[in-house]
Amino acid sequence: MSKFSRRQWITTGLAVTAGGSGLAVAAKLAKHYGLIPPDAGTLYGPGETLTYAAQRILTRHSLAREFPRSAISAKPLANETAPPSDAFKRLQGAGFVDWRLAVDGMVARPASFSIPEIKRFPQSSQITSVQCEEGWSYIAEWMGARLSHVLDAVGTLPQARYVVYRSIEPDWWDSIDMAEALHPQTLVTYAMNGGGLPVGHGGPLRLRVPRQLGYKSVKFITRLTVTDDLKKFGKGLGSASPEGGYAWYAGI
Ligand SMILES: Nc1nc2c(c(=O)[nH]1)N[C@H]1C(S)=C(S)[C@@H](COP(=O)(O)O)O[C@H]1N2
Ligand SMILES: [Mo]
Repeated sequence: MSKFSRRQWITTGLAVTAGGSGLAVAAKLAKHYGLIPPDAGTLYGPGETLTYAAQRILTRHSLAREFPRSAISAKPLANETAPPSDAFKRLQGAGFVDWRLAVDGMVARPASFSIPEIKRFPQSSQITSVQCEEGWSYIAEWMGARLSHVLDAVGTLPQARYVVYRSIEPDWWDSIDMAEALHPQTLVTYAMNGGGLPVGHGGPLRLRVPRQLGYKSVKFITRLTVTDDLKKFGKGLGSASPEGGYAWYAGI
C-alpha cells in the first residue's frame, strides 16, 4: 500500500470508527499507530486522542499561517506572568550573560548553550500569531534558531519521541512530539519585531510553537530534555497544562 493510501485509510478508519462504533475503537486504532497523547487518560481523553491522531496524520507537514509585515500588531499583548524569581532577577541584572539552555536526555552529546551560542545557529524568522486559549491574539515577527538545528547539534537518538522544555518558572514546563520539535517553524527565539526579546514576551529565550495555542510557547526556557516516555515528568500527562484541565496537544 502506498504511503498516501495508507494514510487515507487510517484517517478514514479514525473517522468511521469515531462516528460508528464509538471513540474507544478510534482510540485503539490511534494506539496502533503510536498516536495516543500523554493526557489520554483524563476526562477529555478520547476526544484528545481523536484530535491528536487525526491532526498528526492529516497536517503533520502543514505550516502555521505566516503574515505580511503590514499585519504585525502595533501593541502585542504581553500576558501576565508570575513575578520574576530571585534567580531570574540575578541573571537579568547581569544582562543574561550566564543564561544557559541545557539539552539532555536521549542525545549523543548533552550540551549547555549560552545565548550567543544559540544566536550562532542559522537564524530563522517568521511572522505568526500568538493565540491564547482565552481568545485574544496578536501577530509578531520572531527570530531564532530552529529547534531542529539545536537537536541536530546534540545528536538526538533514534528512539526519541518527545522534547520536554522547561522554564525558569518552575510551574511552566511542556512537551511536544518529534513531528512538532523537528517542524521548521518551531524556534528557540531570542528576538521579536526586530529588537531583542522583551522579558514580558519571554526573553531572553522562548520556545515558539506557532502551530499550537499560546500556552505551548513557554517563556524563559532553560532546559530541553529529549525522551521516549513522558510518564517520568510531572504527573505523567506531558505538561503542566493537562494537570490544570488544558489539553497537552493544542493544535490550532
Ligand atoms: N513561562 C511562562 N510561559 C508562558 C506563560 C507564562 O505565564 N509563563 N503564559 C502562556 C500563555 S497562557 C500564553 S497565551 C502566552 C502569551 O504570550 P505573550 O505574553 O507573548 O502574549 O505565553 C505562554 N507562555
Ligand atoms: Mo494563554
